[in-house]
Amino acid sequence: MLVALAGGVGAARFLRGLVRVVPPEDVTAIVNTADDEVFHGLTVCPDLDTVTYTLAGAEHPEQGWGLEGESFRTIDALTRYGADTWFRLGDLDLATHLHRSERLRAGAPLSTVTADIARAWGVTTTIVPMTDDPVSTRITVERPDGGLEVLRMQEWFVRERTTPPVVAVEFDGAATARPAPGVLEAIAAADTIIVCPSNPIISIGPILAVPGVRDALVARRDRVVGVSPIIAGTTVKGPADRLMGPLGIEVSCVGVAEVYAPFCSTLVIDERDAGRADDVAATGVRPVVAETLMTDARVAAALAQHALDAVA
Ligand code: FO1
Repeated sequence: MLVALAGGVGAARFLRGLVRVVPPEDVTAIVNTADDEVFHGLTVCPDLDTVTYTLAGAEHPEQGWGLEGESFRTIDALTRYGADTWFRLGDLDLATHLHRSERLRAGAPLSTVTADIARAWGVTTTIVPMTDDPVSTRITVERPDGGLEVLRMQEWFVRERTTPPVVAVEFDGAATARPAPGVLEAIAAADTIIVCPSNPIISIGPILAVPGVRDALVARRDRVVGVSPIIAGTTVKGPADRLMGPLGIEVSCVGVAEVYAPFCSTLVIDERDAGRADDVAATGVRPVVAETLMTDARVAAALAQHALDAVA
């Protein structure tokens, strides 16, 4: 059995490769929920949906999030009523949010609803939210006048396009959150635990912040392998570089290794970073060099195989 800690698009593309080299039902993906947000009264769980849609082969191919062939008539119609529509919920995607929100309102835990949604999409991989409790990323930014403001993740990421400089990141609710059913058990029982190529701060960070998860990983350190989301000092997709630098972490595979070192024995770094392998090793993490730019599912599958072999 394999466990994968997962955020959004990078993780989803990696998982699509992983389930080509191992039986999909042998994989448990533990997914970040601190990006979750309520829009128009509906609970939206971007990372859970991105992983589900991608494993179902239904994701929007260019965006990576949302559904293939999506339209936006409903969200555009909401502008008539003066609603905020900067977060673009697609017409088909809305069905997921309607269904999930109704189930949650009726008292079902997020983990149960997530499993049911995955089943409805024909996904046999186990997809588990990191917690059933509300956890929310808060990003403190500096405004041009020097004032500080606390933004929610989607406000900073989508509405403000990651422009405001970051001062601090917190995970509201994490201290009292409980791991979702099965999370700690899966980590304890896994042959291999993979930290997907996701944002170390706001995708993997919240999962680690759920009490018990980090300790469970530390106990399995020799079986934990990460994949660096940073290639040659930049992110492939997403804002990791806009977060790591201001938080005092080198924007490189070496910075990722430093963050992961307490619970991760091995890190897959990109071929373009082969020259940094000794610096990674100096953090106490064993470097393994591979092609990590997942241009298609075949490359993602080869990368997943490298990650598995690295701790075999
Ligand atoms: N990202 C955007 O850049 N703009 C959007 O309007 C947007 C809408 C959206 C709707 C549903 C969904 O599941 C994801 C969506 N995303 C959008 C992506 C989302 O912000 C990111 O995937 C994550 O939160 C970061 O992993």
